[in-house]
Amino acid sequence: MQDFLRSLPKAELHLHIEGSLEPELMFALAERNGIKLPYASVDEAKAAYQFDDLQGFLNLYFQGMSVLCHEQDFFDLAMDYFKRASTEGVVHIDMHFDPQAHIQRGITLDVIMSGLLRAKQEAERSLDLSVGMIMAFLRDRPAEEALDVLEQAAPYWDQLDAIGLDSAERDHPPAKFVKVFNRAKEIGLARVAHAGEEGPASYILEALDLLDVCRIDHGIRCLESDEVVERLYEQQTVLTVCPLSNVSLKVVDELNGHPLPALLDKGLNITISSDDPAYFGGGLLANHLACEKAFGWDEDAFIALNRNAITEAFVPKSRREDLL
Ligand code: ES4
Ligand code: ZN
Repeated sequence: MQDFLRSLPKAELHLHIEGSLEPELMFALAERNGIKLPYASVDEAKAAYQFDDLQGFLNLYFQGMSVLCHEQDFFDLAMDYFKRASTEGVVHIDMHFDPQAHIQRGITLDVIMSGLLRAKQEAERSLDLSVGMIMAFLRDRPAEEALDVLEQAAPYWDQLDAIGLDSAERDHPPAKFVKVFNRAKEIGLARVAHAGEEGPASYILEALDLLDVCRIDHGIRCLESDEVVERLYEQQTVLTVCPLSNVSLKVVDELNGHPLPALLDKGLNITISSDDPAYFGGGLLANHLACEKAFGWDEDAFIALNRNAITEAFVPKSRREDLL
């Protein structure tokens, strides 16, 4: 099964590129940029990756990305993950990135975009791995700031596939970002949002109704509302479920009790992703292997999930036909 899962062409629709920063690269970039880390060693960093909740993780996530300063750093970050993913049989990644987290530290949007877009091109050329670009906004920061970044990104609009909404969910409902998402729609960008990870099922409805998203990232708390499950079923809205992430952030107690089988039983449009692989115990292959162990899914189940993912991903049509 391990060989089958590795060789199965896989797509992930929910990956934060800053969350793919392995401690080894974090230390190398810290040294290159003269930045002091709060860890003495790679092992000490890894040992710190024990989280009580989403906020506990976000604190280390923002800390870790402080080593990213130059265009080359963003390129190295992304290529490091793309190469690893490619050896795991990943053929497409829709990549979230968090410009506000870098702009806040004095890094320009041009530095971020040039590094990431160069890595996307290189992956498409040398790894036969396609990459979708999702510019995500931090929901715990002001909506006006997000709108400003979206306008600043005008030179890059035609290279973006979508905008997203991430970071601390509780008390930051989708409604806060209506203006930003309306503007993205006007520009012609697709829209996705994290909802129903730590936040309530009602945030999923809000994201559908007010932000007109085509995809819900996580969404697992939909099971707390029959109305929300019904909506997701009727529209067949994609959910990007991240099993190892949910265990790491204690959204669920253990993988054996994860609602994935229940979500599939309801006929929902499910895909599997890794979210922040450097922090949550592995990439897309590790997430597949963990699901096989916990749920005993057979080969056909994984084939179906990845056909779904490839169908729904931000992939050019001609490539989609090749991949399916
Ligand atoms: C995230 Cl797991 C998760 N949830 C919300 N925002 C995020 N940003 C990076 N990882
Ligand atoms: Zn996420």
